Amino acid sequence: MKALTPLKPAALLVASLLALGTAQAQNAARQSPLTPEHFAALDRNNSGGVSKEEYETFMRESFQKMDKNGDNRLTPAETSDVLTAEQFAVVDANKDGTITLDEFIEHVMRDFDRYDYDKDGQLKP
Ligand SMILES: [Ca+2]
Ligand SMILES: [Ca+2]
Ligand SMILES: [Ca+2]
Repeated sequence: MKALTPLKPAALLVASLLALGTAQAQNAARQSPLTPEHFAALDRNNSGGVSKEEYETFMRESFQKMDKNGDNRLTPAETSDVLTAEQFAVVDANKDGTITLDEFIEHVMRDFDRYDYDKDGQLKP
């Protein structure tokens, strides 16, 4: 169990990002939903914005960390400390009870596009 400890922050970050995506956006002000903690983790090259590539890379790494048995599918058990049953169901697009990498990436990149209000391919603080 101890070995899993370093993975927690990334997992929690994913959970909060997915929570943003599944909560009905009340972003009337159109402000970035990302917190400074999100930016610190996502903006790898410190450019002041998070590119699609950075976002996708982070999400792919997070998927691999959550996929504890390495079968490229997330089960409710593997994500129980990250996703609520409701969030899991939203990401599991074909409702087969597992989240594939494709389902995961499609979901999170749709969120990215939604947050990218000015459509310049970058999320900014
Ligand atoms: Ca960047
Ligand atoms: Ca798995
Ligand atoms: Ca599925």
